[in-house]
Amino acid sequence: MGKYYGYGVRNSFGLAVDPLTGVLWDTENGDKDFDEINLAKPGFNSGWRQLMGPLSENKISVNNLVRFSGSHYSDPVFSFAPSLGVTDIQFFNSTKLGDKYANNVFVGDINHGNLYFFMLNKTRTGFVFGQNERNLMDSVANGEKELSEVTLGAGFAGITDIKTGPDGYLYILTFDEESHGAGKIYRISH
Ligand SMILES: [Ca+2]
Ligand SMILES: [Ca+2]
Repeated sequence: MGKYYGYGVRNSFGLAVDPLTGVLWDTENGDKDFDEINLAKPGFNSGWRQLMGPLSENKISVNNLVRFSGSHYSDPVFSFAPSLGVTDIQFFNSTKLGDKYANNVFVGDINHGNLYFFMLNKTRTGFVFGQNERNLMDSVANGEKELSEVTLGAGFAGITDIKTGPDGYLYILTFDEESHGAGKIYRISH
């Protein structure tokens, strides 16, 4: 691997470091069928352009991938089907919105203008879902109904950036193509 940190990454518009583990995560835009949220450890092979989304949803085995010595393929932590243009990912590094949100994950998209929220598992390597969210336990949001279960906010023009502000609240930057690219900054408070 030498100078390469990772490869097989497609159209990534989001990078974030988990403040509790120091591990890098990314988001990736698929060509059509899947967008991804990934844990990107050193030597990460995300699998493009052999596949997007998990191996189980593609008729392909890990042996079909380009494999450099010292690399490892990992399935996405979570995928969106179909592709909807995921953008930024942010670990909300604040307790200002309550313990539920502290150090958990926000992700935005550009096509729907949705803000997604995920709670991390104890090892901070995946997401946890409730008893009434069994159709998310395959780690894929398949279609509108499952997408709505991970959607916390909607109606943004298109989210391009998410940050924890110096005041401890969540900030969202949007891009509005119909307003000639005029952006807005939103602050999410109580
Ligand atoms: Ca991938
Ligand atoms: Ca599913």
